[in-house]
Amino acid sequence: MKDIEIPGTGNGGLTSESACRGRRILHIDMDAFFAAVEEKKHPGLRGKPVVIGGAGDPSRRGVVSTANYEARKFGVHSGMPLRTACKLCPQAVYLPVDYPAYAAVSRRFKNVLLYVTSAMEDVGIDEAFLDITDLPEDDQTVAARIKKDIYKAIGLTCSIGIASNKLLAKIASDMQKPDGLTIITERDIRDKLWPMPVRKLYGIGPKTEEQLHVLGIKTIGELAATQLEVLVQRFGFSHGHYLYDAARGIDETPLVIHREPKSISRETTFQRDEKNWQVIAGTIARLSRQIISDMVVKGYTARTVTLKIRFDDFHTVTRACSLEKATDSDEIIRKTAFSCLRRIELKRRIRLVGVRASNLEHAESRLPGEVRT
Ligand code: TTP
Ligand code: MG
Repeated sequence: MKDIEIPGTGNGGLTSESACRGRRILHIDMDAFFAAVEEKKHPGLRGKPVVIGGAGDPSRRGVVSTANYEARKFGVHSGMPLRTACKLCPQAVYLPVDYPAYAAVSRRFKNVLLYVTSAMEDVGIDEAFLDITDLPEDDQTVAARIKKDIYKAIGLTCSIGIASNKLLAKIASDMQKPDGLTIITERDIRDKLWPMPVRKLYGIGPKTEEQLHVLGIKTIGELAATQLEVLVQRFGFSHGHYLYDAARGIDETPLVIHREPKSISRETTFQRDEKNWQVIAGTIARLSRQIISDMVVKGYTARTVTLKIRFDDFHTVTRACSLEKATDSDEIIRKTAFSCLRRIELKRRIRLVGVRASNLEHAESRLPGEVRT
């Protein structure tokens, strides 16, 4: 491999600003996810080759969504026609895709991650990035804790990659599957990243791969040895620069973090200050319904309901009531809001009412078939 000097480093290693800033990005990807969930549902499948896809009937059209590691030994992989899979591995158990079951398990696993840090980017049904820069523990400890907690919560294994950016962390998580942990440091760029085929880099699909092959570039190291001008000329300014940086393990993309809402609320100001109890009660019922509809769409249940009343002199009072169990029942939320209303002395006209649902929990974090209590 040619020696490549990366500007500003003099050592041929990774020294982008992102690396120097020392972010710690963790990528996690569940192992043979759909198949693993099925094995959990049907323990009799353990040890057998399992293929998930379409309607689960290999004599009909459809593609493989995933195969467990036993089936992969026969050459079965995602995206392959089911019929081909059946020729390669006729003895496998073929199952239909049960997306709601996988989504429910996915939510549970994401909840475990959110306990570790709220700095999570949710990138797919079985993967996520976490920014663990500010956690006190070292990389191994964080990874071991996550693996243990996930196994405890859903009984499944995952693979984890840790590096200074998303690009490298994702490559790392794929390097030792299943149940792997791979940490890529700056020093590993040369030894671990560069020997890999270019296709391993995020953003290099079959077309780019083919064009790179035409240029005689097969490995990431060979890409890193290619001049920027050549890449820009061939792939355009933006993609050319991307390839140039990516081959050096440089990636400054921030995590796109979804912040969990702390509460869901609605309020309304009356056209004219109101004292009619029935109008007020009707408004509270309407606001409760709107909140429920928001909660259901976003997949939450709530444990606490708060009622806010602002009087015509702008004096504002709130009353909260917590339930024993989180709910998304219209009736329970409405009744709870009314019980809050009964604790407020309505001695003046009312200017505004508001209802808030808080202490939110994920509605679908239950497994299918699990009873909601
Ligand atoms: P992957 O993480 O790519 O695959 P995997 O979890 O089955 O196996 P591993 O990570 O151990 O290599 O995808 C996650 C799930 O997404 C997978 O279980 C099924 C689904 N999927 C498809 O439906 N079609 C596809 O082409 C791919 C790649 C995945
Ligand atoms: Mg996976």
